Amino acid sequence: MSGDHFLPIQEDFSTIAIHEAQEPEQWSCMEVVTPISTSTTYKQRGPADFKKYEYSRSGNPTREVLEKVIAKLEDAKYGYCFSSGLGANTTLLGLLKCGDHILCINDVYGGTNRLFSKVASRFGIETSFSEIEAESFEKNLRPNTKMIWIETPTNPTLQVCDIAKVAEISKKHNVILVVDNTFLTPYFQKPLTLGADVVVHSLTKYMNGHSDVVMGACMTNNEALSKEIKFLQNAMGIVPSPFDCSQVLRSLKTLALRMKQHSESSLQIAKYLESHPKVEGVIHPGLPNHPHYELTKRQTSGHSGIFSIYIKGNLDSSKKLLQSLKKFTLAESLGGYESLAELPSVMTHASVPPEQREKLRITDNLIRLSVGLEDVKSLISDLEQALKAI
Ligand code: P1T
Repeated sequence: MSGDHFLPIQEDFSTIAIHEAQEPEQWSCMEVVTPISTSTTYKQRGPADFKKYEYSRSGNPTREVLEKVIAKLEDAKYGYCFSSGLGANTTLLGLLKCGDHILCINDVYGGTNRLFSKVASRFGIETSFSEIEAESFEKNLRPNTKMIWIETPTNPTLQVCDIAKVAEISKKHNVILVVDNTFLTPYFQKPLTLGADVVVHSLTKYMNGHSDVVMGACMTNNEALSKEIKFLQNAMGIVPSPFDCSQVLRSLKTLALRMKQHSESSLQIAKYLESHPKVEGVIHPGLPNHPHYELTKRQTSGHSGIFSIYIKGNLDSSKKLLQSLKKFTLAESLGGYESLAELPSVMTHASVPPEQREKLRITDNLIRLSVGLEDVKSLISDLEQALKAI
């Protein structure tokens, strides 16, 4: 055991989120808040002779500020935004070609699984799935593997993958390692510092945190990859609107405060549920009984507001519980200020083939909670009354 210490929280995280690339002097009216630049096109002095921007898909001042901030928060040199998390994933598929193979962690967001298995496959890009242990990645590499894709903690069973170990393997075999950092954000985890080549995010979740923007991003320190991603961002065109970029820029300013509260509240609620007679098990990486607790402490600064529970019961019990909740809203998504609850087997992970779901224990009594920023006591009473109802 390595004691009860997680990695330290970055001291200047909020200062970066609030000030990075946001000097008022860069704007004509010295705006303190980054202006929303809505123009889709920019006047040229002569043909192909333009100041900085040419067309808003290729570059936009509001988006560029956001890209600089998210890059800096991930300790990356380069950052790019897309119109959704899956849009970021789709763009990264553009790094591959027909005949290439992706080795993906087996417990991955259902939409990512569907994108790889049902869409990339149409273009001749194969995907196979690996167990969470680093050794399993090495064992399952193929001669044509070009990308390893992991999510950690995983969605929805909250398993934790050893990023540094997988990075060692990916480097040895010259394979691009992509880590989806949506669940923790750079406030709690920095995959690039652990050896990942690219980090992807659904900014829709904690990074925006107000459930009013769908957006994605990827960040890297690799110059060659960065050039390719920038090219693909423009060539594939999956870009966000300047208005949405402004919303996310605003939200990032409170990311640290929000993550701290999500973390404290989720741990408190997880501890309460652990001893509830109607709960069979709680999967929360911040609890000492989590199978990857030691690894969690080694590679993160804490855990966010998302965790899952197995209730004692079946599909009907899960439905009853979810329909009885009053403060937790029954809805997909996570990471917002409001608490959400969902049933992955029929909602977020319904597109995962049933045999794969069974193997991963994404069963009808597995409920995923996203603990928001409401008062913890009211959330606990809500769970208490809903559990009574089953
Ligand atoms: O929804 P979108 O912004 O396209 O992001 C996709 C995505 C990518 N990665 C992870 C880890 C995710 O959880 C998601 C989206 N997830 C949900 C909508 C959900 O409820 O799990």
